[in-house]
Amino acid sequence: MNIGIVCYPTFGGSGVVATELGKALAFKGHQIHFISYQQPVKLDLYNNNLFYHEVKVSDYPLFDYQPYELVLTSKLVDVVKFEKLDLLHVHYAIPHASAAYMAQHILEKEGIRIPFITTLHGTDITLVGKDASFEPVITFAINESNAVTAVSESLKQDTYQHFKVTRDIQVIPNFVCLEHYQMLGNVDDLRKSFSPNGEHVMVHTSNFREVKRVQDVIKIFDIVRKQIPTTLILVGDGPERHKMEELCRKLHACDSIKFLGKVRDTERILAASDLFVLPSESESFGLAALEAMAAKVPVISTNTGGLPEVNIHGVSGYLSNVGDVDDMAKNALSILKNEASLAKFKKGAYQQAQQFDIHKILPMYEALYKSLVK
Ligand code: GMT
Repeated sequence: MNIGIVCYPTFGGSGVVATELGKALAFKGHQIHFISYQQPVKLDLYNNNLFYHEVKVSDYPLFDYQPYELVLTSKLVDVVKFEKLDLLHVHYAIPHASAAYMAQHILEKEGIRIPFITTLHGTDITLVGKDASFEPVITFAINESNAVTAVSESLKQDTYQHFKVTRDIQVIPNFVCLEHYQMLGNVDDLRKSFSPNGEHVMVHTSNFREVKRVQDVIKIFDIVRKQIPTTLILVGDGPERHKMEELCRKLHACDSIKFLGKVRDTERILAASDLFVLPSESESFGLAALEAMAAKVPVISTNTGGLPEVNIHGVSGYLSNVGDVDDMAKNALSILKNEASLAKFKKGAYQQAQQFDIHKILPMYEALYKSLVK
């Protein structure tokens, strides 16, 4: 099949899922055309079935706000026609779903049929999308998509709750490629650099936005390190970073905390760690938690949104109420308290990650594509 994938190119989970999906489909022989305003961070074009089409954003001085949705629409029309695409798959509803709808109708006038699938990822529904400034357009574009998927049951229910959506939404969960994690090789040197004196290694990766409650990561760590020698590795960057740095200083914890900044391949860092912490306010799925579990790292997380579908309480880690740092620290300590407990949770985390292996999830997308392409 000849498939166009529209996504954000940045480090966010939706862009990563879209990119990994496209790469896996290309490996299976489909021709995959990525359409975005920048080459997605995880996209390399070594496979001959992978293509990238850049949306050129106008810099005409009249516009205080550049009309990205319009240039994206024009690019979709162009790529569908020139590359003879069979299908568009847009990740993150805003503004990709309405751009795809418009492109579909422009092409219809020229006698070209192009179905489109919208995959809902999270904040497009739970934070940004339900805002009154977006809601009617998002409702319309979801209802008019030829198929809609959500990355968790929780996100599907949130969509029905916040939007006047009447159509079916299929849950296709996010995935990881476990083979990739099995091929990471030895991470002893990295582990040694994180933990020169044999400390436990706690890790968090995110875009450091408010919704991630990153200061709770540091608060949890501060309780844990007072009982068990531990270091904290923080991967990512974002608007909350300054507040995090301030908190590290206030708690006199800077010597035990390392900020690594944005990292393209987090797998080796995860594999060199003992415990992943995700205290988010809201999380439609929690891809970062699944990636940790794929690297055999148990997860301490909140019980919000889709997290209970990913992290199983008492098996792959523990769930707590949002903001309950004492409970999350207590759970962290109970996992780290001895080798046997850590080993049990590592095993549980990996077994749970197997439910989301790409080989189980990819066929769901392929079946959906086939049902739409006549
Ligand atoms: O978590 C983010 O801030 C990024 C965001 C995105 O859309 O790129 O992530 C959302 O999509 C991910 C992939 O489907 C999910 O794993 C995340 O849970 C979801 N984030 C939120 O719901 C806050």
